[in-house]
Amino acid sequence: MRGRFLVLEGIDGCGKTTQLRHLANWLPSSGLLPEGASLLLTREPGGTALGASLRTLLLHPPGEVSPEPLSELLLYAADRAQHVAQLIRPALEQGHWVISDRFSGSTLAYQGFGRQLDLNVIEQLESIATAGLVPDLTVLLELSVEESLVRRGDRPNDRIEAEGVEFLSRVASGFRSLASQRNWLRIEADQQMEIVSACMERELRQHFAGFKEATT
Ligand code: T5A
Repeated sequence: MRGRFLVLEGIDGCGKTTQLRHLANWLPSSGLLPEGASLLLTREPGGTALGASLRTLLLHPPGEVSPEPLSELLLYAADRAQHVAQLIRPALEQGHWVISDRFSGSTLAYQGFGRQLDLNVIEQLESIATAGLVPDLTVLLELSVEESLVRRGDRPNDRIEAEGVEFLSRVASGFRSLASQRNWLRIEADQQMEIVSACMERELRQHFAGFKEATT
């Protein structure tokens, strides 16, 4: 039986990494994973060795020479194609569960709504890079742009974070549209970490309630 693929999405600093760590602790003891299934945590960009090099090119390019928007789009797609083929699909086929910090929704939000590249082109690339793999559940952690900036504090910005408030506002609004169109789960991220984690647990239980029974 194929495993399950979960994705966490949202603007920078919305708490994806924090919640991913929480799920890494909670899911194995939740009773949701079928016998013998393990949990693989990964991220984009940078979930594979090739992806790690692409991540550096994308977020901290040498000499800080920014790629053109189209090159940026293609680099994210290359990272995803490698990620799906090398890591995600094989793990799912072995029955394992995979949680990724960002996936194709981020390209639509950042390169589509943020950079305003053609959404149809991005969707075509999405289906090429993912070879049709669609997450079983995508969770949008919703945070205001103002709170995102507060949370990031004095930490140095990467190249995408340095795009500024207007760019990030377009991305945030893009994420909201995608969540409605694609039926993503939305969780208010501007709450205490423990409350966000409790919401995640409740929603995952509800979403995957019948899965374990179906596999036994
Ligand atoms: N990108 C990515 C694209 O443009 N296109 C694409 O296709 C893809 C895949 C990735 C960048 O690339 C862009 C988007 C990104 O800009 P990244 O380093 O992976 O770069 O960036 P992020 O995913 O944004 O990682 P961050 O670490 O910035 O954000 P997280 O993981 O969402 O947030 P987290 O958990 O690290 O939390 C941030 C801070 O907030 C605190 C944490 O302790 C931490 O200090 N925090 C909370 N504080 C109060 N209340 C809570 N509930 C909190 N939860 C966390």
